Amino acid sequence: MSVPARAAALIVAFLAVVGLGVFVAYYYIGSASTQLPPTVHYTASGGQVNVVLQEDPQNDSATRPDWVTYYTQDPATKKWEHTTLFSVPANTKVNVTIYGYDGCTALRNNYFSQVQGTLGGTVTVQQYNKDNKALGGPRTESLLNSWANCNVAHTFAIPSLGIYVPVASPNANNSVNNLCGTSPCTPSSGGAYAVETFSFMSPPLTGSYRWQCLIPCGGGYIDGNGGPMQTLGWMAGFMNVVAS
Ligand SMILES: [Cu+2]
Repeated sequence: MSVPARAAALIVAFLAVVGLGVFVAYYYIGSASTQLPPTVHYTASGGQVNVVLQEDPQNDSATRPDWVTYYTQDPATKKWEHTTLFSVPANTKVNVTIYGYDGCTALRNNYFSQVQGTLGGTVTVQQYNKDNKALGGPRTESLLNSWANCNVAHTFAIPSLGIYVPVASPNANNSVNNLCGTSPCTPSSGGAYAVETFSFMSPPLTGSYRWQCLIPCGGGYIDGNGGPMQTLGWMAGFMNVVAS
């Protein structure tokens, strides 16, 4: 083969390999990772920031309507965004409110029934029935036993910050046939729910801190750990800590 022919063959082979690499990057990796859910931004007032989440037995997506999920409330519009990405300022007291609309599922490792990493090491829980009526008073607890009394639906855990919070479900009596059926749920939408509040300090270092649920709540997937459990915007997310 002549030198120009060999050079041409080499260039064609090189372009074929580069083209294959670009195709794999865009088709298999790029297409999935560019579809991130939106980020809800929380700004501090008086050195504190209020994050509001809910977890539901279903959702309003077109593709996976039966997956359990979290929603995050936009503080400006009060609209519930189908996302688990939110930002808070660094070194700030973060007050979290979680509306628990989903029924209970047990933790696999009941160690995470212990509240860890919150200010005071506690959470405060209040139950409401489907008519939006408070059942008893709020209780402040350091443990919500997920292996008893249908206490816990999901968890809110930021492992890198040592934060592990079991999230209360409507209790057994309260949830029988009484769960919210249309998401995002609201106190007036007719489902029983639990409201849980707790606080923690955001870290001084800015960055993305992964958070997730530790209950194997991906029904229909191997060990309950697929589907919503491994998808951003559902049972896994990021708390972005930004400069305060
Ligand atoms: Cu979960």
